[in-house]
Amino acid sequence: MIKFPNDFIWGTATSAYQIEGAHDANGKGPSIWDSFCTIPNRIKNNENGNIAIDHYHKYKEDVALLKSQGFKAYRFSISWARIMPEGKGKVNEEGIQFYSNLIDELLKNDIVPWVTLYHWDLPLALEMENDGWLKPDIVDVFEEYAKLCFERFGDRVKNWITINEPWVVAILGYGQGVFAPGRVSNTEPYLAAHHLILAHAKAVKLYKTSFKHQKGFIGITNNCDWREPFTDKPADIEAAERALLFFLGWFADPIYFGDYPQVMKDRLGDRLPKFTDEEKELIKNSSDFFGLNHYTTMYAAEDDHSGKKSSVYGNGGISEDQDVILSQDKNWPLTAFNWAVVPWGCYNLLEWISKRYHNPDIYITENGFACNDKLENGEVNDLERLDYYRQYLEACNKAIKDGINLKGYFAWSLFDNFEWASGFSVRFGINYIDYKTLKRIPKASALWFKKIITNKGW
Ligand code: PNW
Repeated sequence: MIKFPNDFIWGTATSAYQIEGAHDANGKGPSIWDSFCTIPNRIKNNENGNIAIDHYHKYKEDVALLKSQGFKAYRFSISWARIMPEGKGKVNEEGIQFYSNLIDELLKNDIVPWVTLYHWDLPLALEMENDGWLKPDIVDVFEEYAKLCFERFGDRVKNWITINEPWVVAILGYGQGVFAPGRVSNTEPYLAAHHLILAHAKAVKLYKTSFKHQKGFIGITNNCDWREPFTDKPADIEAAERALLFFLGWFADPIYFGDYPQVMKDRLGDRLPKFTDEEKELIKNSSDFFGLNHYTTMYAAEDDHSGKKSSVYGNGGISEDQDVILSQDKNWPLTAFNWAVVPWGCYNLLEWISKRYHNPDIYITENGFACNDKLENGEVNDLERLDYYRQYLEACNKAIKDGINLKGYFAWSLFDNFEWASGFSVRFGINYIDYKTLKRIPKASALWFKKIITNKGW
């Protein structure tokens, strides 16, 4: 029997650009994703989030669905450009009203909102005028935006996530150029990351001082795969550790210890920006919880420069900085994204985090399975996804039994949605979207969640 603690938080997650649509409605400004999607061949089938699943107009129906499926918490993000069309200065009251209504609707249905401030849709004006995350001014601009959110929503929102997956922003946005703003570089990711970390920390400081009376929690969400040593040779064991430090330690070490991992400093030299002593103090202990998005696992082996190449997507186009070769086991089942299903990797990562960062409260803020679901006789029997969730939740359950402070879990995603560069071709939802009618159809996995949330396990 698998039983979860009574106070375990069961949630599901989405993000603004992936579901809202209404891309230019009621005063919203454009974001870098609106703009990125207009560049030919950046997105599968040249799709975009202009309409997405029209959550902007269907939010009441969507909250009712959440409620009917038993979820107690819902993680969504605010579109910065919807409430501040130019990223700073002018406030768009109609945008504020939308999120205010959504929050009220959730609370009315006893669903706790978990709000992400930044899930990648930077106001385009900040990209054009300020070079996005590359210039230090963004830190104060983000603080101004965060302040507006705390002021307008903080009376009702008590769980804040500053930034979703800074690794993705830095590596996929500024390193490989596959996500907005589409830049390719081996230095810019480190610069963007530096400002992302500082922006997070400054927003937290503001919350902890000026908004203390709101009595909420605030943290950051990082993503990380597990890296399993390819062999038990010391060089491979070290390579796997190094890969984790370049992936997660890059962001979590500053937040828990005040500075980047030594191995990054040693290998990157001047390409890695430095924090001042004052900044180190600001950043250290700037997260009330450890937000983790986790999907998959890869082997890591030492790159001995004999010409071997990673057999899976690289570790960021800057893999030469790590000297790590990544691969997958041919026995691991693959999702439609070619992400391998390896539940014990989830356990190992939770254990690694727990040890390195001294047993923090951990929330898995995303975990999920991509496939090409088919609607048959009005039903979607996504048994593979259901199995993925069952196995990963089993790994989570074991972690809790072993003393790891895992406090909650959010399934990615509540709906099929705009999957970034993959457009609508890949489905992550526990609810199916018929893209012709935008009808929401619960998949077998959603019905399963309802059951296990009620029973606190299975
Ligand atoms: C996350 N990687 O993205 C995001 O937070 C979601 O918006 C997204 O829909 C979901 O995972 C599924 O992709 C990631 O390459 C994108 O390692 C890429 C990676 C990881 C997470």
